[in-house]
Amino acid sequence: MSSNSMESLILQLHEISAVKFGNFKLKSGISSPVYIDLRLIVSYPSLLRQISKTIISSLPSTTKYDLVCGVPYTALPIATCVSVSNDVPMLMRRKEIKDYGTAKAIEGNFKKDEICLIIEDLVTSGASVLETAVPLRAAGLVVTDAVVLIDREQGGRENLKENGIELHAMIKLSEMVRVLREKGKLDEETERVVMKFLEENKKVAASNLGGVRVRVKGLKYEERANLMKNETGRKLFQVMVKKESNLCLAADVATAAELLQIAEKVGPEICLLKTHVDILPDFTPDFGSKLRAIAEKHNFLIFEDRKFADIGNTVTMQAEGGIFRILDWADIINAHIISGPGIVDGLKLKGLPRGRGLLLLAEMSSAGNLAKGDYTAAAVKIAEDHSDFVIGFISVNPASWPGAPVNPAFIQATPGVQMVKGGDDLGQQYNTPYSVIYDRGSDIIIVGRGIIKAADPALAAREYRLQGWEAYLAKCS
Ligand code: 5BU
Repeated sequence: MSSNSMESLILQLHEISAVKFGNFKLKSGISSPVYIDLRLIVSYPSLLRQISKTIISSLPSTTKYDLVCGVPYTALPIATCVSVSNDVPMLMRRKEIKDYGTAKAIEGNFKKDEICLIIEDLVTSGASVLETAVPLRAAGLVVTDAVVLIDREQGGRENLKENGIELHAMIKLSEMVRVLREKGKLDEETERVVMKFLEENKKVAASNLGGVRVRVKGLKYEERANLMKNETGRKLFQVMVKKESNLCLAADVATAAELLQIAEKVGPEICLLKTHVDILPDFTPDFGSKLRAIAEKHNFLIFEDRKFADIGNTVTMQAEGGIFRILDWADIINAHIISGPGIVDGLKLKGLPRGRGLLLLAEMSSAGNLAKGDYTAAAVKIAEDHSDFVIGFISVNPASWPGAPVNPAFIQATPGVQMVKGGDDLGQQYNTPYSVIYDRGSDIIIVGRGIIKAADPALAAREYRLQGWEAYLAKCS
């Protein structure tokens, strides 16, 4: 792109107030001296035409692609114009799909191994480009490049590079500031403040337009393993580090036979496999030893999501006995705290001598659930009082708990995870791996239908593992 056309675009974006300078309170609560909102460009057809033409010319001539796909929603009109004016077919990614893997995540015609160029309006951390790349890749397309109208220069390029995507920016925010200063649209003081802000926020990441979130550096899993009192909890952290995986598979399949099959297939990708043993019609007493053999082979732990809820004396019998004999084979179990701390004492009685660990349900993923506020705080208190046995929590938003971050010895595991935000028809609510680990402060993503209903569960599990791990690394850096 010539510097003249770049300058002209920058001036026009400034003219329509798509880029504003001042003091803006962003969603995260942070004050930013610059605010960008490109949703406005649909009101200026000639500008949109100009953007669509020049965005392609900012790609090196060696960049190859067969198709384009815009990141929903703001980049959709840009991608449409690029498609029409360059005669390149377009794909659309659905942002809300109810059942990832069975419903179509990608609309449009394509062949396996065709190359798809991602088009985005604004990149901060690169998270939303990744959210589009993952379903494209899962559908068999190749994604190697993304092109963006404005790069906020806050780590997106590096994050995408680590995921095999080269970012090409039509305009870098620092260039934009320089041009506007040269053209007399900014005074020297504003330029200084904005450049200082950009410098200081180089590495922060946010998935929302204009959102900037400063993070406290996260402790590494290996450091946290040393803080954990319970040996199974410690082992879980160690497995996560060894396998570079914070993925737990919710193996909610129809039969025990199927469960063992999927455990074998997905085993290499996961740190934890979660069961609901009471849904298996073909359960036999040797189920536990068979699953443990697979767990040993692929080095993952087993978590029976039994959600004990009764008084201490009853749960002791439920965990140890009955048909399922859960304590014989599950490394980790979980419990509601509705009945009070006696439930932990009860489960600990038989569980701790066998080296098992307990997760407390501090929050739930389903709409309208009652586990919040004082209830969540009570779970934290009970966990602190039993930290020899309790290894952490089932949680959804631990970063927002009062007093967060909670004692880093505890593991946070979060259900309700899919590649795209959304839900099912029965109240389940989904967040993305990145948002769960990075924004919400969790440690483990629990994924069920996102993997088991995918055309290729092992491949889907791999994508979830990579996303979860990437978000963890970003949190630590
Ligand atoms: P899904 O297919 O990814 O929606 O499966 C989620 C799994 O996590 C499923 O086994 C639930 O029983 C489990 N779950 C949950 O979804 N939400 C919660 O709050 C808790 C468990 Br606790």
